[in-house]
This record gives sequence, C-alpha cells and structure tokens, in this order.
Amino acid sequence: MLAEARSIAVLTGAGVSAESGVPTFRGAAGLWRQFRPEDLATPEAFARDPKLCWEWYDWRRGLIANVLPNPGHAALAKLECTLITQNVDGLHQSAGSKNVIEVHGSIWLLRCTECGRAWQDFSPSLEIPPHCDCGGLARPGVVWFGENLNPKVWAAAERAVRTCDVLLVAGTSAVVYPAAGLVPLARSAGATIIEINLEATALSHSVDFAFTGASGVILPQLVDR
Ligand code: BV8
Ligand code: ZN
Repeated sequence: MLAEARSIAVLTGAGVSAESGVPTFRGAAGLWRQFRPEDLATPEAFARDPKLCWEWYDWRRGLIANVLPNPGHAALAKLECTLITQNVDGLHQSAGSKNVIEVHGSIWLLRCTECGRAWQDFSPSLEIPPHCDCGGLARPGVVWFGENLNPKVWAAAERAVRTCDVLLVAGTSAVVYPAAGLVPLARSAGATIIEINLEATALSHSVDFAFTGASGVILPQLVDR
C-alpha cells in the first residue's frame, strides 16, 4: 500500500522520540508526571511565573540537545512524505526529513512578547528568562494549551491529510486536539490509516492497520519493505 501510494502523510507524537531518550508527555516517566500541563504549558502559567516556565523548557532543551534521532526518525527521513509532527524537539529535521510541519511549534524557537520577533536559539543554556534585543521578555515558540495553532501551519497540515492516500500515525496518544482530528479528517477523505504505537489508543478502533510495537523498530521495517 505504501509502495503504491501517490501521496503519504505522517503524523507523529512524542512516542517517536521516546527511543531517543526524550520523555513522552503521558507515559509512565512522562513529562507531565512531575508537572501538570496547566501548570506549565499554558499562557497563564507563563504570565504567572515566566522563570519557572523557562526552567522547564530550558531543562527539556538541554535534554533534547544531548540525544540523537533514532531509527524511526531515520526511516521517516527516507520516506517521500509530508511529515506533520506534534513534537517540538526538531529531531525529524536532524534526521534529514525535509517536509516537516510542526503543528505545535519548536522548542528551539523563541518569540518576543513585546515586538513579536521570532528567532532560533540552539544554545545549550539560556539566560532565564531570555529577553529580546528590544528588551522584551521572550517566550518559547511553542503552542500552549488554550492557544490557537498557527493558521498557515494548520492549513498545510489539513491539506496534507485531505490529499494523502495513506496516513501513517506513529507514537501519539491522540488525545490533543486539533492535531488528533487530522486522523478522522484523513479517513473522511478516503485515506488508509496505519497506526504504530506501543499500545492501543483512542484511534485504534478506527484505523485500517495497527502495528503494536516500538516505532524505532516498526518504521524501518515498513519503509524498507
Ligand atoms: C486549541 C507544545 C483552540 C508545548 C503541546 C479546555 C480548555 C482549553 C483547551 C482545551 C480544553 N479542552 C480541550 C482543549 C483543547 C486542547 C486539548 O486538546 N487538550 C487535551 C489535553 C484534552 N488543545 C489545545 O489547547 C490546542 N489549542 O485547541 O486552540 C482553542 C483556543 C482557546 C481555547 C480553547 C481552544 C493546543 C494544543 C497544543 C498543546 N501543546 N505541546 C510543549 O511541548 O511544551 S501538546 C503536547 O501533547 C505535545 O505537543 C505532544 O506532542 C502532544 C500530544 O502528546 P503525544 O505526542 O501524543 O505524546 P503522549 O505522551 O501523549 O503519547 C505518547 C504516545 O506514544 C503514547 O500513545 C505511547 O503509547 C506511545 N509511545 C511511547 N513510546 C513509543 C510509543 N509508540 C511507539 N514507539 C515507542 N517507542
Ligand atoms: Zn522584542
């Protein structure tokens, strides 16, 4: 099916980066374990305590800076596809994927809360909280809960799933919207849905093929086949 597909879209979540050593959000050792999303990944949390919020992002940036893409990222980089990711870690791009749509933004992007300037910063550790040249407080260039996704980015993701023959969904618990809504959207447009996950998810009953196992093992097998 993948070999015959004219157009393949992929939707990835934190599970694709798990084998690189990046904690997922909702798993046993998940990021949210010691924090609650409301406490940190929201505009209110940032307004209340930008320093605490930045300490969490700086810790995650430091962790991600020291990991490598895994065979799952590498396999997707070999696949001619539009890669929509909920991940903010940039590991798909490090693995060589070209056509990446980051629906939740990037942990390497900073944006000034005063002048709106956005810039990439890969430095191992930041002044906490970082400031823009204009003196304004900078925020992480990610989409927080309660924030709209970038309309252009979202439109590109919707277009990709509406026009694909096959949608590969890997390493996502499919609980965060609107990203998870891309799957029923693809199905309503006639795409075949293939899910790869360690366990069953909210989507599993409605996909065409569900491969249970690690994405770092299954994706290379699928792409090599
Ligand atoms: C929006 C960036 C319109 C930041 C993230 C009440 C009030 C306000 C909003 C809402 C509300 N109720 C619902 C909502 C909507 C909300 C939402 O969906 N909430 C959920 C929790 C119910 N969504 C939003 O707010 C979105 N915006 O709706 O705007 C609006 C505007 C105003 C008011 C209302 C609505 C914005 C959502 C974006 C949030 N930002 N991240 C950051 O990273 O710090 S979300 C965060 O979760 C990450 O991006 C992550 O990618 C994403 C999804 O999680 P997953 O990637 O799926 O990871 P998870 O840990 O959950 O699962 C891992 C999976 O991998 C598991 O299934 C596991 O089995 C599997 N796995 C593990 N290891 C492996 C594996 N699989 C294969 N191999 C392995 N080795
Ligand atoms: Zn500024």
